[in-house]
Amino acid sequence: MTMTSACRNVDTQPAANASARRKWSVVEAEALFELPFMDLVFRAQQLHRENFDANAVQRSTLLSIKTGGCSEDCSYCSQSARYKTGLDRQQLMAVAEVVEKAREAKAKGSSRFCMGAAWKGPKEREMETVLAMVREVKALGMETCVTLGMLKGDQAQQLKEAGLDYYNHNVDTAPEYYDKVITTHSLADRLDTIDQVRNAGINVCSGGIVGMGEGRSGRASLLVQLANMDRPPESVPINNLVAIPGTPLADAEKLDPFEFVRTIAVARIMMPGSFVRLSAGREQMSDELQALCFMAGANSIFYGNRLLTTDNPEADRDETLFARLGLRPI
Ligand code: SAM
Ligand code: DTB
Ligand code: SF4
Repeated sequence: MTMTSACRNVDTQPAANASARRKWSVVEAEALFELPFMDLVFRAQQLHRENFDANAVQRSTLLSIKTGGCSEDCSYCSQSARYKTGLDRQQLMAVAEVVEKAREAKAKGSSRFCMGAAWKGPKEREMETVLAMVREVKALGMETCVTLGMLKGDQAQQLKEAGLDYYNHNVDTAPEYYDKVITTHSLADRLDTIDQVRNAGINVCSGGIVGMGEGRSGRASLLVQLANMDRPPESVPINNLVAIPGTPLADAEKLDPFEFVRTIAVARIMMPGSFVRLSAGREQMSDELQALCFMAGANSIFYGNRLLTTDNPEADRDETLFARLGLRPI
């Protein structure tokens, strides 16, 4: 097999174990982004096949268990109390209602149930309710995931003991771009929670959003930040910004779809052993674009017609797409 010199010049080989794993520089990540599209997707697909079944895609269902009214100012978010997004606020759901939704998700073929709350972080009383949700969803035989904002004290340990499999906490964007997007908490705060989750023995789900005006070097830097963690996250959601009217990013320029595919491919190359999740923004993507993302190494999606506050493809559309592509759920 022959490769172009551009392709050969970029070292994409994963090291055998985490401690010996190579660290990436932003320049190296940018060089991957700059490869000819076909070379980049080929390298990503090759590493994907070395590490995963390329025809299998994991599916998680999301549920917003507490919606809107959030104290934080994340510029992309429909749920910040600071922006007039017209969102109906909802207080923390009852445990039984959440478990019913999880049961429905399992019946539709979802393997993981992810519960999201619009909090800076959970208070003690709220934690009790969330812990009960985790216990009961786990008892259905599903994997559990929550995203509750920043954790403190022994909250991560409590979640572990309740049976939590994954905690989603995104670094969201490049370190250099962070305070252009969020000012009410810092990236250091986020990293601290990720450390707590890791130390409690919970799988880390952490990724970010692209299409916020960060530029290619911002996207490269976001991925470097994730790939260079002591242990890269087990699950890496790559969200394409869903522009929400009323937020500061309502009119952000849309990312070239091929640049989105490139981001997936670079994530796959830099984190060959992680699940790369094709996350927010799928509703706005054609089936063909999604297929390119799977080809570039995405192997996980959110499944079910709703993300947190915005639409996601109907399960039927995904079933049809999986059948057309010969993809199997994990
Ligand atoms: N409040 C918690 C937090 O911020 O970690 C959990 C919920 S928050 C909505 C979860 C993630 O959703 C964010 O970190 C962000 O990456 C993603 N997200 C939120 N709004 C989005 C949007 N409009 N488009 C794309 N991704 C978005
Ligand atoms: C993640 O990275 N993406 C999901 C999940 N983690 C919680 C959330 C996407 C939210 C998209 C906008 C919305 O529906 O409000
Ligand atoms: Fe709140 Fe999370 Fe939205 Fe930020 S992303 S405003 S912390 S719900």
